[in-house]
Amino acid sequence: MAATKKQTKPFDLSADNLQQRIVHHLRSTLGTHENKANDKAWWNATCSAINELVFEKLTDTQASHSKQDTRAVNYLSLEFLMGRLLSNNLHNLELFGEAEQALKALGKDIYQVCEEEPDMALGNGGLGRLAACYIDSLATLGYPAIGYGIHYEHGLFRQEFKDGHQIERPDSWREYGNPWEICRPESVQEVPLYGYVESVFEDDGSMRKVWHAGRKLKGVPWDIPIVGYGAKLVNVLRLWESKPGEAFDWDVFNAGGYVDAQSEKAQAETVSKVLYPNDSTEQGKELRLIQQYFFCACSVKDILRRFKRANGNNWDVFADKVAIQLNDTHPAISVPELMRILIDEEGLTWAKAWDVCRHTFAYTNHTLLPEALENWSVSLFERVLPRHLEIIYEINRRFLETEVEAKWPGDDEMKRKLSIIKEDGGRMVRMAYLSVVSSYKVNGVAAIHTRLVKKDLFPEFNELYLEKIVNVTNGVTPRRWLKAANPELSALYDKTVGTGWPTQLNLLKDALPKAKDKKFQKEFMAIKHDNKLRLVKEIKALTGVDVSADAIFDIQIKRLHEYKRQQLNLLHILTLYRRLLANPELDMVPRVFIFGAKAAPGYHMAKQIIYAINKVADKVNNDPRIQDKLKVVFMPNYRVSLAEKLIPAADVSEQISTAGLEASGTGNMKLALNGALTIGTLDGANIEIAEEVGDDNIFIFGLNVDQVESIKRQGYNPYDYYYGNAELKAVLDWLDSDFFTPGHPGELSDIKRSLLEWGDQYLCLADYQGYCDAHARIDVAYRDTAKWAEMAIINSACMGKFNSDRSIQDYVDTIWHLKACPLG
Ligand code: GP0
Repeated sequence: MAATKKQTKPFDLSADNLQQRIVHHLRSTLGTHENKANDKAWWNATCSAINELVFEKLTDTQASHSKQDTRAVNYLSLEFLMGRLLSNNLHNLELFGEAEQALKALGKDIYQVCEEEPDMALGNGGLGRLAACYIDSLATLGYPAIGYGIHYEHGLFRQEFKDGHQIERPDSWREYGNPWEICRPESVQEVPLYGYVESVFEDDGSMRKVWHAGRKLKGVPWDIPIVGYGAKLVNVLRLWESKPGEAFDWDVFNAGGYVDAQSEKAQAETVSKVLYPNDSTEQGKELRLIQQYFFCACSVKDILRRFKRANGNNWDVFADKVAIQLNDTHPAISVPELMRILIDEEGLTWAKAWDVCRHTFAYTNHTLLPEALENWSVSLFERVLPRHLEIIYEINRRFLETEVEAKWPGDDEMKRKLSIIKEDGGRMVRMAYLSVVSSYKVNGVAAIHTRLVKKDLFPEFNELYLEKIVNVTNGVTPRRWLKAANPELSALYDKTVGTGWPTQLNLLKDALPKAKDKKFQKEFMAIKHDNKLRLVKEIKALTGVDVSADAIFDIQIKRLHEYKRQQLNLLHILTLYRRLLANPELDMVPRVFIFGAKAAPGYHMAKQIIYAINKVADKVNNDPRIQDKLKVVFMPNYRVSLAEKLIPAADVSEQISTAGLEASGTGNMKLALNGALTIGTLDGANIEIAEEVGDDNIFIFGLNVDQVESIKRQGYNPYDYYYGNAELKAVLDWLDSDFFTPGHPGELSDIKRSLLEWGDQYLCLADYQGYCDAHARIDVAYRDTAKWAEMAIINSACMGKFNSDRSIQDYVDTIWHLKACPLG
């Protein structure tokens, strides 16, 4: 048995061999010694040791791809929320056990060594983490793919709490270098900006456009290897760093203008300096537009360079070789950029260039929230990207005069409505319309979301372009979110359903017959309990709060946003607290409410909600009257590596967005996969989760999409609920007192105001009672330990659909049409 397993290993690497390599790197790469190395050095040495294998596979993959030259997908995303890579890469190389043993022989605990790695937090939330799961799945399935993004010097801010308030600190993930990345100076790109467009008339009477840039940036690529599970191949994530275009300006320097030379450099480097921390809201800033263009220009040129190397100027086959996926509209400027290069530099006709684009680009929409839809002011565009604006005008003109005119002849109102340029209230470029018009496929990220994209967001486009809008339900990689994050549960599944589940997640269903089996239930829940015990320690270390692993761990982890309704969770906590104060003997299963969330630094209400939860937590956690029946903890600095500790320990998963507003959710999938039961609305992928696990194994509450629509149409009045529900009124009024902020009444009043005076845009009050009732059902259900275990097992075992490998295969089948090219 051992012998056959060895043969299937991607690398014949024993623990002994690995141990020697680690020591070798410790000494000759890091210049230290076993006797004095700290954990950081051990981490570095371990990374270097496995990189010997990873980089070799990377080179092999690139050679094999340029030889086979089949279509590849270029996944363009302003965000890749990678988290840590060591443990993941070890698992994907199937070397985790060997590394554990090797480090153990050297006196080191692998989990502690892995803790040394800073998270690569080059993303905000779901959208960025989805991109990370997708490139893992692309590599695992052996598809030719490259991820393109920005090499931010600072990723998402580090969050601290001071007196309960969120403080943002810079994140310097690569201050002392990063063992995973390789700089590729041979593939540097130049990026023009500003300036003007000249019309040059040729002798034959034709006209050519020349863009004279006012400034040039340099894009330096850094490659991160992406190891597929089973190491069938290693793809790359290519991240662009901005540098000043011309070499350091010695003339200015020598003339005494040292500061000028420096400021030119600083300005250029600003472009890739920070990730914009806004999530689901658009930030119309010049720097953001330049970031987007910078990374699109570099990526498009890189794509063209590779295409020309293999195919010369055979543009007829371009779309057969290249697919470009736009992760939201953030990379949409790559459309006019490709048009510009094809027309102005390669001399293609408009018709030919447009045909190429229309077979190359596809666009994923991630939200219906109006504030998240990108619109750039025409005047800004004109100043920064004058030639691109001309091209967008021409795309728009042809679109309106041919396509719209043919479908709705003479209908000027329709032309106004569908124009890529919004004319009223300040002229704007609508990036979503540009993306829809230019792409050959557009997709939503969950069934209901796609339905609403068709019905509410792009109804006319859906009529105009039949079959263009399709659904691809999101997924998550089971390698990181089960195998690496929950080793005990993984071992139980290995034993129960065999070891094929990390790629064939549907195999977990084979555990379903054991859902009622007492012994299996005990094992499953003992693992949950172990994970909770580990989290108890983490909570103590990070917040100082003592919690018991016997309580229900009720977890809401996601970005802080009013539509995600952390404030509704808070209203329920206050309700329980009030009941307990009125009756300390109240019979309830002890509950620990755990939050993890960052608020965009400029989002006032989101920060107020964090503050309120922290203040309520202080009070509740230190109130001896309630006998530890209720605890509230807000874990600081929520990020991928913290999610990996929280998710395996969750009993209850909070997915409580206003119906119609959470495009999909992906945390919901990870939590259920690890045996948490969902309390949720009929929104996003919750609906599909309910279909998989069955209505009896999920706690659904609240208004559905149709009800939300009709209540809004009738004119929603939150005061009806306020005056109609004594308990709700009491908890809202509580927020006006100084009970939670002694000596400072009114500090939490904005929450109440937003839910009453300001209209309760997200219908918290309408869903309040249903939410409380669903929680009461959870309290009852948890007491029946066998039944709860059965439900938890069913949830976990039924998550096969939400493997990101399935999502990627859907993209391949309906959008990308790739051929797998695994290594030998
Ligand atoms: C959507 F528009 N999402 C946006 C955005 O700016 N940032 C972001 O993370 C999320 C959605 O909110 C989501 O529902 C979805 O699952 C995810 O994109 C991936 O499609 C939350 O997880």
